[in-house]
Amino acid sequence: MQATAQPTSDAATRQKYYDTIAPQSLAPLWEVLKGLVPPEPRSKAVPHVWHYSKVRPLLIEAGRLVTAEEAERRVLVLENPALAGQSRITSSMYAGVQLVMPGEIAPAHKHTASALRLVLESNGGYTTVAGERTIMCRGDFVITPNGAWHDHGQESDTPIIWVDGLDLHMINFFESGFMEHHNDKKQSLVKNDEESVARYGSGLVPMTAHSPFGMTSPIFNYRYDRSRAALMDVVTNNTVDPNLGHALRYANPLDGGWAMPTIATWLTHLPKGFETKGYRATDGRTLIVIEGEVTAEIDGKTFKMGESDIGVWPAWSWGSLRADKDAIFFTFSDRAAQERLGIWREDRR
Ligand code: 1HN
Repeated sequence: MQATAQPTSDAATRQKYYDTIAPQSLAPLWEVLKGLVPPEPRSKAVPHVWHYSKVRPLLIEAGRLVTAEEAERRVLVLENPALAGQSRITSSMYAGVQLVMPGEIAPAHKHTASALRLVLESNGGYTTVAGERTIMCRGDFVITPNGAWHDHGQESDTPIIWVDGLDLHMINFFESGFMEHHNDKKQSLVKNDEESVARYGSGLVPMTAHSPFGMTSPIFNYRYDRSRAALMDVVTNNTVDPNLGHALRYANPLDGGWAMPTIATWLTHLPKGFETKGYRATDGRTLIVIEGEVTAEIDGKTFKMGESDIGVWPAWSWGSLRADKDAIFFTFSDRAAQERLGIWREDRR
């Protein structure tokens, strides 16, 4: 009796067979199976930090090269160094840094991709989403739900700068994306400014509430002053998660889930000297430091991050974070989409 099956053909015979089936649009799974189904996640992205002190002057220079209107969106894309030319900060997420100069309008359009903004600099800049305008302030987390008209502008005399995060690679993967330009540069206002916060932002919702934005939160500006106050209360009154620090996630008030259907967002405080225990998860993360200083150790590499610096922590890479000063940072990732698919996992040391 034979202990093991013997190969039935040599390499040349197999190649001849592959050449025969290729014109029929057929291919042998056994040649590619290991790459298709890796034993554990192997991110193509690498960890990286963009220092705001380097990015800001280059963005301001772009402000002299091209108008917001001509560019449609004047953005420097944050490209993962291992994914150059692909407009990806991780394999699934797009991120960029956007500038609107005084008097400019980034014209109204809508698309299937959902967007978030984390505001770095603004003195009176606004975004209008589905007919409602909100003034953007530093640290605010602003959502553009999928399919909602949106335009941005600045009527006072300083530039506005924010980080954009979009799920557009997920949309393009499904080949399900649409995009449309508005007839007017600025959509007309059909609601009072900040109306959605008044209606949905106090722990009370209408008896028959449906989000005007489907699976996206009806609140589209989670103001930093309120988020920060909530976080600081947690810091005072709760035990800290050794792997995550003090963290609060942004929630949809209608169902308690993530604020966006595809993108998870949360806010973390690490007290000075606190070092998180080793952590990895299947979502690649983008971190934006709002206050303080953080040293990140990811995949054995060390990155120092100060205010407004942006870092990327790839999926399933071990990492830990240490606060060199009391720190608050914002994080976004594709965790919301992964949880909806039932595939998200984490691992703690
Ligand atoms: C977009 O609509 C914005 O509305 C920013 O500010 C960045 C990147 C790709 C596609 C659409 C915006 C974008 C974008």
